[in-house]
Amino acid sequence: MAAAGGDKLPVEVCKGFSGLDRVVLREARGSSAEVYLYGGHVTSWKNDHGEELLFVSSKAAFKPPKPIRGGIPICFPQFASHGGLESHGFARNRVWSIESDPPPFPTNSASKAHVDLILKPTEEDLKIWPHSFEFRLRVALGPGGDLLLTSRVRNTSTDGKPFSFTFAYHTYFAVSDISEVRVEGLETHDYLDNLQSKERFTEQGDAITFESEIDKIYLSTPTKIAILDHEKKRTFVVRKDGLPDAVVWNPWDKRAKAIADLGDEEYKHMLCVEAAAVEKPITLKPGEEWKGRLELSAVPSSYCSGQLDPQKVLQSS
Ligand code: TA6
Repeated sequence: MAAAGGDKLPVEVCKGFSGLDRVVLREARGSSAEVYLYGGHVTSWKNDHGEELLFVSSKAAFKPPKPIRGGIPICFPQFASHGGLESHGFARNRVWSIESDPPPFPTNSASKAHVDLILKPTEEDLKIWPHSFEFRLRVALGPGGDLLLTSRVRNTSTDGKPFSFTFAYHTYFAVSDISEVRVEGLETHDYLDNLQSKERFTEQGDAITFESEIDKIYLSTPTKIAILDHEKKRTFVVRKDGLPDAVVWNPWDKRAKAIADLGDEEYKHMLCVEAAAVEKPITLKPGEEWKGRLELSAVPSSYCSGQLDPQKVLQSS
């Protein structure tokens, strides 16, 4: 509920599309974010000018069991598809709960604009992935409008057995025109090319630019990646922790046409750069917890290309 006098609360729970529960986060300077309990899915992140920074398809269904096309789908307990589990796992099409009193975070954010979500497996989930877990997700807006996602997965099994999983924050960034975008920070790194039977290659020395379909898993990447949007004069800075890999995906024209919940031309205005743990699955023994953190900032492109120093980036913003 909104506060009396028109003041907006930092955290508001309301209904979104298809009557699904949605949490709106607002930071004092005007930035905002929206999270659907369906999927624990961030569907909006706006800067303090009200500009949308994430891409969500105009054809996104917002109808369970289909995952939402765009925003930040959570891929868990697997990235892509292996074995019997559905592609990108089931976390993105389960209804998460709000947790009012989660176990303390070692590095707690002071922001009031945050929400804590939790996902636990149902009896049905345990039939397809027989492991007890608690997945806690905190979504927070930093004072400068940064979007912070912290995932904590705990093995709560009592059978003494470890489990392994892969993971991705499948982030869809909104870009003005994909042909005008470059990604810095992944050059010279090895990648598995999904378009070439996952063969391993090494990226050349130049920043990545886009002129056709791309679906690559960059391995053991740096913790900072920059996405420069020349037309918008905006740079996204991705900082990640506990997530060694980075997936870069754009379906381009032909594949976009084959994706029912993506407009034919919408590929031009999206780019997925996904902080991930794919190559080496994470294994947790009973009682163990894993943490994976994503921090997104959007800064004016006075950002100095080629210098992935977040302090400089922030100072110049
Ligand atoms: O992250 C890249 C990817 O795994 C691609 O291979 C592509 O299929 C994409 O994700 C979208 O997957 P989805 O299941 O959401 O249609």
